Amino acid sequence: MTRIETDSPRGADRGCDLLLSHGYRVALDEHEREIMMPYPPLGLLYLSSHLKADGFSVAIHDATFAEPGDFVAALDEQRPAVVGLYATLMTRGRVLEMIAECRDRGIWVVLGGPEPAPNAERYLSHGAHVVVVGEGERTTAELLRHLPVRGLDGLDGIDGLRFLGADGKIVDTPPRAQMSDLSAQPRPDRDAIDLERYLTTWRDHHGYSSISLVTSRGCPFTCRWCSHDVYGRSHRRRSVEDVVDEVAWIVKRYEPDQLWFTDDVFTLNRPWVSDLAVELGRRNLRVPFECISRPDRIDEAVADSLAEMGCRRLWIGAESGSQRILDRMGRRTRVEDVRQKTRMLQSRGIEVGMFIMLGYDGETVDDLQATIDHLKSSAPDIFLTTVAYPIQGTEYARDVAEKTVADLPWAERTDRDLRIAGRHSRRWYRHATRWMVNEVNAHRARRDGRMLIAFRCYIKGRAGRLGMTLTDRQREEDAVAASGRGWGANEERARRGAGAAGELG
Ligand code: B12
Ligand code: SF4
Repeated sequence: MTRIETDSPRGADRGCDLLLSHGYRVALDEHEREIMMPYPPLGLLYLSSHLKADGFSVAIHDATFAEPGDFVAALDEQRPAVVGLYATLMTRGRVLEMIAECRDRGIWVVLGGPEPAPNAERYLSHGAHVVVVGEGERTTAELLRHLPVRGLDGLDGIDGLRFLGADGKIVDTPPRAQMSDLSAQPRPDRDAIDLERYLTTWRDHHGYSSISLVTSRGCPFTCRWCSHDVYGRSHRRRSVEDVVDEVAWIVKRYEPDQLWFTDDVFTLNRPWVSDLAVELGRRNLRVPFECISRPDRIDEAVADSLAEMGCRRLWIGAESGSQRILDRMGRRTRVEDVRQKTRMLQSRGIEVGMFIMLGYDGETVDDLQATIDHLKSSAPDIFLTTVAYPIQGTEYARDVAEKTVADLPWAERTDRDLRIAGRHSRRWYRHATRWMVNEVNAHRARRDGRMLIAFRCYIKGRAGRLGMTLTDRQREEDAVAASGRGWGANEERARRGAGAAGELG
């Protein structure tokens, strides 16, 4: 393995070329601790294997199950020339602390993932040296050759970066061309982390284990609230053979009870899905799995292939039962199509999970009622609710920018803490969620002849509806002083827990 011999901020004391880490810690968040469905950060694992194949010495500090102090210990043990941190909107606070811990030790700090690019100026002014925009493998390789030798000088010659120029103004270099052949990439470096810990956590909490893998990069669709900062609207897919090889390797190495394909839209390419089913069948691989897709990318043939491959549950971003709201979201799906495809999948023994979003711009109580009706008639096996929040860099964030209120400094909040002036209060949405979940569960229990449960859900649903009436005049921006931080862990737990099929909200 070649090592880059240069003057780093640490000079001769330097250990590895790169230490990769992230700010996510499962034990930090009460809700996460309760649902305990951890998956490792695949992006970092891809970076690690690519860079190792390129000759760099790379270590990963996987923060998921670690204590915050463990990162500093890893820095002192590994003595990296460069630290690369993956950040999402939820990990901002922790990543800022990690940046400071690196800077204290004179280490170069590079950021990547969906959150840093649209917030680059702020991360850079909080101490990060460089933000990588988009796909990270090749850009990071160039940075590892450059930073320890030339520092910030001449960074404008590297594509796919945002950094602060000598005048303190942000510099954007040209976009990095995406890798054309994803199948040529080495598999994610799962051996660099303690993957067994993920599996045992799954088994302890759910009685089965699950491993994630990804077969494509990017989504060409146009949902206005969805972050496209990493892959834009492109879409590239690995070859069927490459994916099946990885499935076979995972099964042999880890023996998981199920897989999770983390693709944005797993069935985007219908012939590919059919080929995948054939190849998995030919190699006698039938592992239960979950994935996400859209109704317009499912037809009879796709549903047959999914069933043949062992799909246990398919998640659909149903979002709303109001066509008007779906259109405002730029979803490009039809309410009726969601219903039809749900039946199509369920008739083949595949469970359907739905993501529902409340509180999108312009939504009324009639739209919420339409969503309740939609959930009753579609009858998904499970649905999860969330209240819309403006992820920075998205069209939705731009749409509501003038109404967006931040009551905490940037470094102390996440995008989920932002408030939309004029929208109903958070308390109102808690009542609305309670109404929705219990109306649907009452309907389901009546249908199944569980009349006592139906009655209890009915009462809770009416209580939620009454709560909406009583808090109707409250607006989101009014409650700032009263409630402090935004959507806290407890609120999220209540919504998610209540959303599960058969549970009572
Ligand atoms: C799987 C997934 C999850 C999983 C597991 C997360 C995990 N540990 O992997 C679960 C279900 C837990 C999850 C939860 C959430 N998620 Co999520 N998730 C995803 C999803 C669908 C796939 C991630 C993935 O595996 N990508 C494949 C890899 C290969 O791509 P990548 O991670 O982007 O990595 C590349 C680059 O980013 C870059 N890179 C990555 N790291 C680094 C580091 C350095 C130093 C550099 C230079 C480059 C670099 O190079 C990599 C390879 O090219 C993404 C969407 C997506 N397409 O990425 C959303 C996504 C990351 N999630 C998102 C959100 C909003 C959430 C939630 C907040 C949702 C919610 N309401 O609860 C929670 C937050 C959880 C938390 N507490 O942090 C947003 C984040 C938006 C943002 N700006 O931060 C995304 C982008 C979805 C979207 N399009 O809006 N999520
Ligand atoms: S929500 Fe799903 S379908 Fe819509 S743009 Fe995002 S990844 Fe694509």
